[in-house]
Amino acid sequence: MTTPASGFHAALEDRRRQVEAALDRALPAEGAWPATIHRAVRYSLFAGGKRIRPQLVLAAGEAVGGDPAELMPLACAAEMIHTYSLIHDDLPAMDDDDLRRGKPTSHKVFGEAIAILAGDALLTRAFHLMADLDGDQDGPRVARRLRASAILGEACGTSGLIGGQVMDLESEGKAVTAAELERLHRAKTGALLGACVRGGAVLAGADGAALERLDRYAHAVGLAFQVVDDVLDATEAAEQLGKTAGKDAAASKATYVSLHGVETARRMARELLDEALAALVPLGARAATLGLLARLIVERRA
Ligand code: GRG
Repeated sequence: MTTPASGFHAALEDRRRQVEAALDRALPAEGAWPATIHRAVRYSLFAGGKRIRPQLVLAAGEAVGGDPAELMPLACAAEMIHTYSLIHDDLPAMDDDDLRRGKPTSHKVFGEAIAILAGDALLTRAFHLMADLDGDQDGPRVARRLRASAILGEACGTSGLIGGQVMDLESEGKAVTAAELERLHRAKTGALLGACVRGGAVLAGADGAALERLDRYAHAVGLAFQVVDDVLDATEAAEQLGKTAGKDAAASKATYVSLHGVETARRMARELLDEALAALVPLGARAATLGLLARLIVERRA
């Protein structure tokens, strides 16, 4: 029997497949010159990520009546940027990890130099894709793509992803307050998730009031994502996570679990979920997929 919830999940699975196909089209073929870099890029990009960021782009656009085809470049660009950040984060100079998405990390398979270049290639390709408008040189479509590119660029720059990573590196071995931890994660994790939601809405032509609701949603979901990640790192095994488990405690890292305990961290995630869902109410039924994604982010086990 098909329940409304299972119908929703089928729709997400359908979108996931569309994203996989669009990512495949957006990259040079595996054998294209120079083959090593394309093998490395594809190895990490198609290693089985959950595709949460593309789903957020597509669902945010849907919440304001956007055309899915217009949203796909940003959906792919966000996943490419996310994958680049994972490859670089796993390098010996950063987190020095051997396992990602259930497979040996890029530098373990291809060596450090190619892993660095694979991350660089993904970041570059993401903005190439955003700027590629098939000859369309003017009009509102170009303006929206430019705005979404700026949102994405800001999120992966020094006030977002990079800034959060620097703060993370500099926090190692130091006592971190709850406010500092929140700042770190809003930059390292929340900024890109927020750019997916805001960028998707901008590509769909959202107005100020809808953007304000969606920013509130993204603010709550961005933090919830990291709180849940900390809980999973402390409570799940590596086979379940597809990456090394218990790393935070082993590195004496400040996390929501080390600062507040597992139960309080779980409660915080549920409260953030309620905040995210409340922000969507004025957007009505079109925001249902965003609501489902918030639930899946908070209730996930990997
Ligand atoms: C630019 C080097 C560099 C780093 C930026 C994002 C980041 C900082 C590092 C990545 C590692 C990390 C622990 C990030 C926190 C966000 C997070 C929990 C990522 C995992 O995202 P999922 O669960 O992964 O969406 P999948 O594999 O499903 O895509």
